[in-house]
Amino acid sequence: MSDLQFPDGFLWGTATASFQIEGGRKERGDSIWDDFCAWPGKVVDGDTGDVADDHYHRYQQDVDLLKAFNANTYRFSISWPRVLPQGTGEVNHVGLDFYSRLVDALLAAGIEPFITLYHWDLPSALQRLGGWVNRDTVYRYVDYAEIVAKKLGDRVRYWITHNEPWVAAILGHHEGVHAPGWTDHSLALQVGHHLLLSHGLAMPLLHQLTKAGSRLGITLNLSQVYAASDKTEDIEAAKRYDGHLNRWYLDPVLLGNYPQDIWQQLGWRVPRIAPQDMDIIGTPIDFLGINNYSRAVIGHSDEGENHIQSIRPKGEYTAMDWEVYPQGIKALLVRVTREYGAPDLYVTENGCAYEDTISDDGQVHDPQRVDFFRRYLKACHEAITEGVQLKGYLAWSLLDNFEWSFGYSRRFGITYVDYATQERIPKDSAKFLSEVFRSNSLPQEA
Ligand code: IFM
Repeated sequence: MSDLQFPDGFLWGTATASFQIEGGRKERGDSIWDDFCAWPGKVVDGDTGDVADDHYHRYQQDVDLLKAFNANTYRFSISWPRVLPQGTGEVNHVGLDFYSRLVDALLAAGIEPFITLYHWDLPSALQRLGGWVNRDTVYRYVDYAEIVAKKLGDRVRYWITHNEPWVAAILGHHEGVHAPGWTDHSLALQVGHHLLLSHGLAMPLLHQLTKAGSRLGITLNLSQVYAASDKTEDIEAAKRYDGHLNRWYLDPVLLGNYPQDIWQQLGWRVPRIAPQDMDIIGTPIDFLGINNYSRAVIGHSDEGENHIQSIRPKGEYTAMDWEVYPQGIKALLVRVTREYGAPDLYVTENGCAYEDTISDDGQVHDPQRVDFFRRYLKACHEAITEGVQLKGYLAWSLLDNFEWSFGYSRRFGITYVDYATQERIPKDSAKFLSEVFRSNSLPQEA
């Protein structure tokens, strides 16, 4: 069987986020995730981001890894409290220079930097003023984006305004399992609206301050939703779930409005919207980033707010208890393309956690992860064959890291990190992906 070739110019790399890998806590301001970690019982084993992978001090070693993996891009996020310890006002130039040095190191290694401006580490000082519930945070974000773009825009072409607004809004403000740990659905929806508004407001500014030919977008966490059966009530439940998880973010960004069916269902909980907000949110983007890990299977329930229940089908599951379902990423990419007018797409995250250990030979053998990547990449290739404008794929993650409320108990890296020594050991999956990245193709088993 011949190898599956990806399009010329395809971007291949890995993704990370500041709080999850950097450490260097003393060299930055506090974020809501520092506060959340200090809240007893919220993070497994009381883990914190104080040291993490110590990437702040070891970034050159990590860039060397990326180069050894033949990556031609690397997605990382900027820590807002490292740049502006109080969220606004005085800039920490040492912190900003760190990102400038990282960008230079990447470029010197032939790796295109792919920046995320916000991956959930809001400065604590802004949270004390209400955080993302307060509309003023939108304008503080735009100021912050301007500072970063002025510093790095001469060298960085790829910019993501926000990572996974659904997670920041709903897990952080409705379900209370992410920072800042609130449990109010209505406020969560207001947060979501403000995140999207800040995305739209930053777009023209980023275009103005970044190099010619720059590409700007936002990353959404999306999952293809399947009805538990062909009963009408299950199909309707799946449609509602899809509306809350996927369309509530896709429609504003790509069509400039919230989905009306979900708006009606939400009743009094809907966000307050000022005139012009939807036009701003709908400002055209150059690409949509998609983070995908699994699918959702949904049935009707007689109970609960939305009369929805998640079904756990028989199948393969990762250490996160997420189903391995490669067909889901293909269906999702095709669906977004068909329903939203074929925007350029990047898979900005895809990967899996397993219980990796160091073997007697000193290596980390992770056959399940290799199999996961092989099957998801095959599904991505099939989507391209069906006309999806997929321009790149970024594996989550370069390194094992701080997995939010799970602390360090879940390993998503293609590189194993020994947290006691900070030794990095590329796993077999890193070797597998290095060959995919080098050849721009996916080997087919005979
Ligand atoms: O670790 C996270 C990342 O920060 C955002 N997307 C999902 C990953 C795995 O849970």
